[in-house]
Amino acid sequence: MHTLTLYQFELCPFCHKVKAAADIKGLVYEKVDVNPYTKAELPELPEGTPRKVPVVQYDGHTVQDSTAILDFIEERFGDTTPLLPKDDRLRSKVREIEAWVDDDLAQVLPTVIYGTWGEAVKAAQVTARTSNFGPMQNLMVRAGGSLIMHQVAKRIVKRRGGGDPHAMLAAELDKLEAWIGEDDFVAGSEVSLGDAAAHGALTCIKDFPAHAEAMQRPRLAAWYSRVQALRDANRAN
Ligand SMILES: N[C@@H](CCC(=O)N[C@@H](CS)C(=O)NCC(=O)O)C(=O)O
Repeated sequence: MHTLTLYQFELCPFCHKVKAAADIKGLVYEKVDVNPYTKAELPELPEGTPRKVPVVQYDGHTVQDSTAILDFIEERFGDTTPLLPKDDRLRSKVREIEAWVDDDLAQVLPTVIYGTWGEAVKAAQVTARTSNFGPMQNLMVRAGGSLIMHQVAKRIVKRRGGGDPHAMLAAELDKLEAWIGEDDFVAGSEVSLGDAAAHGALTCIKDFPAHAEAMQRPRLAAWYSRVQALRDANRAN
């Protein structure tokens, strides 16, 4: 089997979606950390398309956007732990959950990892540690990164109508818990794209207090451990 190449930022929830799906399906992937300022490591992308991560290269194909990447992976490796349910109702539920991860969960997460100064400084340290920076840029990210990230978080909070970021996250997690219900996974007894997307996005904040807060919810914590166990068992990397 060929190796997928994943161009990523370590604190990007969309990149974590891809890693979760690849782990569950047992795919080998190689990470390339992209410098968020220059993005110099990105491969050539079609004119006019956003220079954003994640980008995946596989077997001569370059795919952008986490949702398109998960679909590409599913098309190529549909047989190994299929992630799209055959049942129409479940399939649309899974699609709805993936869209919620992109449009809501992944939008709220930066507000809890950069929302306070302490959080923003920590996030800047993680970015500096995991990005392809030279010594000078590394220093700049540590110093200036917190400021920028904090501003980004404030803008998202404003755009979403204001309020406490942790309360915003709690409201989103209520939705996820309702989707899980009494089941093992979001679409019942089988793991799906919805689990990969939501688990991946939450893994992005695993080193931050908001993750521990989320894990105070017994049903959510049990689901998270279940998906984590599957990732650990199937992971090829
Ligand atoms: N819809 C895209 C969103 C990707 C995205 O927003 N990536 C962010 C990092 S989390 C990015 O690359 N931002 C860089 C930029 O906007 O310049 C996906 O699902 O992949």
